[in-house]
Amino acid sequence: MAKIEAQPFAFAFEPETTALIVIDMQRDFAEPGGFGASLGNDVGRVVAIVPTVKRLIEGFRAAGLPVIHTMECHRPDLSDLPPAKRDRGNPSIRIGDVGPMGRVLIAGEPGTAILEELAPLPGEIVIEKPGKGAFYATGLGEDLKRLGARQLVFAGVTTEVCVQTTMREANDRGYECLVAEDATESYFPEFKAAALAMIRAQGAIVGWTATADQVLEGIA
Ligand code: C5J
Repeated sequence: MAKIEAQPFAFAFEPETTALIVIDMQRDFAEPGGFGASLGNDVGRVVAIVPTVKRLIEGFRAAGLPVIHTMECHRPDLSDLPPAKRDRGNPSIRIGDVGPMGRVLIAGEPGTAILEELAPLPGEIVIEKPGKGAFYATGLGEDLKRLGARQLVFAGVTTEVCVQTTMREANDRGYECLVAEDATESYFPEFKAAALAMIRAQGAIVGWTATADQVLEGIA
């Protein structure tokens, strides 16, 4: 078994059964005028991790390991958007409304796209997910089975919402999970810190945390 130096203790993995999942690094969460900004959030926090996420993606590609991207988005007819989600909060524009980057969080719209710097390569798996967790109502479980994945490394946003939810879903499905601390971000620093602490508490109850450099050293 190979190892990544991690908290609360070293993360053991087999390179051939390890994949990177990059959660929701979309324009709508990172750019002014997008959904994240419409909720009053400082999107600069998300922009700041882009170079680190990019290094991690490039490290996995260089090691020949799978990179999977997710996008939070809905069908144009909103049939996969429950009113409970659409009506939540007090954003200046709601999911499905027309904003400066097209319809907010709708598949195929400019604002829904993954940031250009982190764009998937042809052949990489892109999961369009209507929920917070990437397993809900998607083919991710089947894709991971097909790849023979057993260990998952996570990056992306936001730490306490879609990243943590997906890690918990993965944990219940038997995957060993690690999140790269400096390749994930929240609009709220205290929520990020709390989410990372929760993940690695009680002997890695949800999973492990490590820096992107520690992950890259481990997979090199
Ligand atoms: C949110 C996400 N926070 N990707 N989405 O609505 O975490």
